[in-house]
Amino acid sequence: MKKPKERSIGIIERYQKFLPVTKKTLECIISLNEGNTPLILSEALSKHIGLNVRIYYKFEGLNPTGSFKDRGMTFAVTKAIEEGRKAVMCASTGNTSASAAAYAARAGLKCFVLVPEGNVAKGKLSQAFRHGAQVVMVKGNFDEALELVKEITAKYPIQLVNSLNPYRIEGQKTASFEICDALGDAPDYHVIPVGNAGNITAYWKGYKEYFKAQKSSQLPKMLGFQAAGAAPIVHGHPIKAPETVATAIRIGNPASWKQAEQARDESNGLIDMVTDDEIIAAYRFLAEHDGVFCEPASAASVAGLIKLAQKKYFKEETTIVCTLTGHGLKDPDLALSFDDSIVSAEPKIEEIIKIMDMET
Ligand code: AN7
Repeated sequence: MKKPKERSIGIIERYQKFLPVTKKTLECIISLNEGNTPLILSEALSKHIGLNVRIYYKFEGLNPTGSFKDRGMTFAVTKAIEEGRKAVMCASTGNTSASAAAYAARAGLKCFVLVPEGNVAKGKLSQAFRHGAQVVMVKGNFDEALELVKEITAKYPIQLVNSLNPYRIEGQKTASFEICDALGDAPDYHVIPVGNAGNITAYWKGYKEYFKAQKSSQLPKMLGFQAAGAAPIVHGHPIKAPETVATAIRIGNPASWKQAEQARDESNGLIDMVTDDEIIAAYRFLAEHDGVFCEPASAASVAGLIKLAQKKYFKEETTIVCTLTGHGLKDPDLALSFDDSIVSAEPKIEEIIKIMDMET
């Protein structure tokens, strides 16, 4: 038998040639085997939109803490260790805090997180608590929490691990590499939800770097989607009181605003918005017809794809990749908020058969 690797292999080791790593970085990697997520071919969605296109879901909900944040967090936390930091801090709509808490726990770092009180999905909060982070519920929104984190980390020796930290973007760009490696080239279109706008920035950086290294022969059009109640980039001004069912992207003043516009413009893409109804319809369609359970913010990308398909935006015989940023289990309250008929029964076969409506 081959001797097993003594370390977890994640995105830093796999893509070290494309990352700003030193010898020391490689010696202090904090990894949970993030990355290497599946690219799932959609069967139902292309039929549903009636187009001859290939649609793939890059299912980032299958990362160790259930979202794409792990790609950036492995690198941000590894660098914090490399630089001798003792603590990390972030503001979060939930997933960043879950990921920061997990990687900090593994690294033996203190972790502080500020989250908007009452607007974080239960799964994400459970993670932050169980991984031992100091969680503070801020009576305000994400944007206000991020401002506080910026001020605090500028004053105290605590590493900021929001996507303003360049290592977060560096780590997250590896998703583009994986897509190109899996498809043998870059897709024609890449659809992605936009909140704080770090991820669209990261994907575009990754695609450009792979193209430059001749690992791909083309660049995709970047198609970003915000929630209609939290669409500052679409409207061209910050939104003071963002509101959406997709709490992960309930953000009114994205940190990487300019970079997201750059990704849109350089790629000849677009940034548009989708309503909560469209998000929920896409969320349910994916779960009920493609067997893929993502969180509502992730479904914003699919809702956007459907919206563009209805406008005949896509060319036939093209390849579209849609990032599903987080797992559906993150938000159990929403998942169970629909009018499904809930049936209970005595543990008797006759009763169950009757409910199943089978002939006896
Ligand atoms: C599932 O956790 O901002 O545009 O604090 O959790 O890179 O911000 C989460 C964002 C999309 C938007 N989908 O990505 C946070 C946070 C999910 C997310 C986004 C987030 P960015």
